[in-house]
Amino acid sequence: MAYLRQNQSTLTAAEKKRFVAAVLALKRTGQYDEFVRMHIDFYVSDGDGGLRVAHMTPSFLPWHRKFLLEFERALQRVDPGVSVPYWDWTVDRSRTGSLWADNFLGGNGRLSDRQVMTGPFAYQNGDWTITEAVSEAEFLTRDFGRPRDPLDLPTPADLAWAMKDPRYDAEPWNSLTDTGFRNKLEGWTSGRGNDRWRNHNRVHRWVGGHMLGASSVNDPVFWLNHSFVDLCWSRWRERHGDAEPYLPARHPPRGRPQHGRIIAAREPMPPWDVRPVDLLEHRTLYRYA
Ligand code: CU1
Ligand code: CU1
Repeated sequence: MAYLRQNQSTLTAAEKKRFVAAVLALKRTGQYDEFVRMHIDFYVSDGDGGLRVAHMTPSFLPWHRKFLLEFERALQRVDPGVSVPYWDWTVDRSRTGSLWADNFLGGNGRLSDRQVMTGPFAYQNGDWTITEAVSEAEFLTRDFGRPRDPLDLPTPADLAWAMKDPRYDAEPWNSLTDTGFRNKLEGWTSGRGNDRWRNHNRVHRWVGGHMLGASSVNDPVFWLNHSFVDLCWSRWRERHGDAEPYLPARHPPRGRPQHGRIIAAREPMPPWDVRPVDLLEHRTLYRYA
């Protein structure tokens, strides 16, 4: 039977406790940091050479779907009743909402060094030391809304703009792609200032601190953001049932700039060797409540 992924705002105190306990258990055994490391290792951008499988690329959505499933399986080996909740950031926009309470993800970073001081993932509470990162801080950092250069969470209109695009993705299949659902949801734009980041990317920017870079998995809110991104992909498919569910269908030919750099629908994605087409149907595994 398929299990449910729930809206984080509807979780009971007991459900939050079980989710947090399972996350902390994976941290203790080192498995959590293996997920952080994998995400860092797959952080390849347009400007780098080689295959881009996780970001700035058509397989952004299936790669993160599989990444979440692997994490969820690890959680469920600790506690079979746990799944990854989602954060609908078009609705739950408060900096002091229940998402950031002491019994769930903890709050914002403090002013001096952005260090998270409350909740289960605060360094000072002893269970959450950062080991896999691109900076040296051992403590988790956040900087809600980037006060020095303020930006807001994505709005319902921002998300609607992505959801209404009937095409999955388009040339040049990277962060410069300005049509297609994938990049409108992933959120790279050529805009300036506050317009530069949309949807998924904007959420990473808004939380700030560790969420900004390759080691964003260090902040457990990473999973709740990506659970919602995955929900949006699922709803997009329901809404555009006649559209090609994944593009490109075929690999760009030799000589084209994206040859060897992206994943076509029936090509295996490292590190799991699963194909995007194999990840389109999730409802036998999990559903969204
Ligand atoms: Cu990612
Ligand atoms: Cu992300």
